[in-house]
Amino acid sequence: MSTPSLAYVVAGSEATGGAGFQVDLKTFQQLGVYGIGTLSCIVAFDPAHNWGHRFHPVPPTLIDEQMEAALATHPTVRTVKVGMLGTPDTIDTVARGLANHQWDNVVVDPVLICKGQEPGAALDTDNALREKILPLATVVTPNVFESKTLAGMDSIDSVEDLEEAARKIGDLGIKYVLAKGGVELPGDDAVDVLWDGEKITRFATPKVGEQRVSGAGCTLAAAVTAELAKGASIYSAAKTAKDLVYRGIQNRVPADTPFDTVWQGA
Ligand code: PXL
Repeated sequence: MSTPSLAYVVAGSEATGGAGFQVDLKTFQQLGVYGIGTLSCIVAFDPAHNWGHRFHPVPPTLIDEQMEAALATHPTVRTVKVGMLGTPDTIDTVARGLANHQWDNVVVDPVLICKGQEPGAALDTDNALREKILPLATVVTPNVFESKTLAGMDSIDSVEDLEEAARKIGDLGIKYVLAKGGVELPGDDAVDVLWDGEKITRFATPKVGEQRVSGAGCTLAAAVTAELAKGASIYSAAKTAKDLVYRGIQNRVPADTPFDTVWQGA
């Protein structure tokens, strides 16, 4: 047995196991990577109110303490995934914590809004993410909605539109943009596009039904993170991640929430 590669995640807990931190650590483990983690917020869906998001940010001092513990224990970790942060304060704290460490790969899943948050708060959060977290990113993994927002486009209706968005997001100064089309764009395939500043690479798998599943985006970004931690290229990491998500959706776990959930162990 050799020592595993390390990957760190800063993300929110989603208690059902279908998204966020829980998905990130399961995905790391599945790909043979040792997971290290800091919680930025806690989301507890409300079964009595249409599974609305009850959202609780972790206080900044507690985020600081977790980051201090994690990075002092594993000073050699060079790869991090940033998931949902949730408020301008948590974003500020995480940005400062990340800036104190040396990274080779910073994968940012730009979770912009979470149902249940005030739109005003969401706009603040959106701006803080752009200003403080995106400049640290080496890879960003927006879904269609996040791509539209970050690229400042009115609509994304095709894979070509998604590619245009990826280029525009790259122009913000991010090395790699992996934009996720999912089942939302027309066509028989779920297509993700990778923009590396020079060329687009498409990653396509057949759509597995037309229903969305929970956790596909989190799993994809976490799998990219794990593969980069092992030293894979971004192209190989994106391919491995896409295949893992495809298998995980084919073998989805039924759930009483509105969406079934990805099985990372498939
Ligand atoms: O899928 C986005 C997401 C990420 N992180 C947390 C979440 C969600 C969606 O519910 O709760 C913690």
